[in-house]
Amino acid sequence: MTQVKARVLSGVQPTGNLHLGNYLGAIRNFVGLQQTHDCLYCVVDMHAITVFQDPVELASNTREVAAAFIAAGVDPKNHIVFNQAQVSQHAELAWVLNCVARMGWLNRMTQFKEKAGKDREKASVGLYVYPNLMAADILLYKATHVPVGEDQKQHLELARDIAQKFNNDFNAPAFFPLPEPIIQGPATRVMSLRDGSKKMSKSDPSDLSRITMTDQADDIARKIRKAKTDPEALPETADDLSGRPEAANLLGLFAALTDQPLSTVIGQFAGAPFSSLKEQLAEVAIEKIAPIGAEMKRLTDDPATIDAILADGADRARAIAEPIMAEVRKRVGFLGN
Ligand code: AQP
Repeated sequence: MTQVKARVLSGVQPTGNLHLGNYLGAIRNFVGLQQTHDCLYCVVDMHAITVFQDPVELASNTREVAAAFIAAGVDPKNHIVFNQAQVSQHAELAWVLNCVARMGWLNRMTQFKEKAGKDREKASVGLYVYPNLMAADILLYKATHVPVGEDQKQHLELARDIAQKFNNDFNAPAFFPLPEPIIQGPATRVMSLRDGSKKMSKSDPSDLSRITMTDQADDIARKIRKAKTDPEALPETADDLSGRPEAANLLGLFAALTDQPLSTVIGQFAGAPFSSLKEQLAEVAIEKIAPIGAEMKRLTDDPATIDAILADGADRARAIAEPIMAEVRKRVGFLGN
């Protein structure tokens, strides 16, 4: 049996408008984990097409997400950066897991309910089985840890259930490790700048709702200036944040961007007007995000180099995935190995 090591896998969809939530909730955490784990960071282009993507934009968004990983500090030489579609074992394992997962489990997934909305009949079948593909992404490498934002917690729990059921069904105790989510930091759920009750999201129609990783300094400052607030001064204690989602979001962003505990930041701004928080938040956001955006631009201006990094990463990912997939085929009873 393939030896199980502490291995990290995570993915980001190339669906455009990569934003501060993706960065603080996921990508930033990818960087630190490189010290302690073997890491695979995947641009999940197959997940992206569960909602129609323009093919030309999909290719350029795939390069952009890879550039964001690298610009943020992921090292594609010592770790692995690749796009999912280049490693066909993802799709192959996803099929097997489609046959392991139960309809009842998928019916509970809140992301499908949110994304499919009222017109569920018109959602793609891919959107429904999205969590099974995500389980395949993780289990294909026997990954043990998965850094994600809070919104992915339910999918991770499902991946554990699927791993457990596969192990039971095929009499293979501990064949797939049960992956642990890593949901850490003060910004695991960054909210929209226009509505503190909604997650900051790539698909929000309002550009003012999010800071994207490629926003210029002026845009970052403008969006923070226009961010929704409430009429009160900033709170004195964490308890006073309840019912004040916009204050909680902006203070949480400041804490995340300055690497301070939320309690320290609450103390720093206690009783101050929103305007003073906004002014300082804009400064730190520009300081942290603008250089990453500039480096992303430099990298995406040279698509051939990014494509070579992704191809090399895919080769190395395949080398890990194929022996695990071969064991899966054997255990399931497929001839031909
Ligand atoms: N608002 C957020 N706060 C913290 N983390 C977030 N993530 C996404 N939004 C936030 C985390 O970013 C990683 C990559 O997400 P994804 O691109 O795979 O999928 P998503 O969750 O569908 O991204 P969006 O931006 O929310 O897109 P739409 O608009 O399509 O819904 C994941 O680890 C995720 O948790």
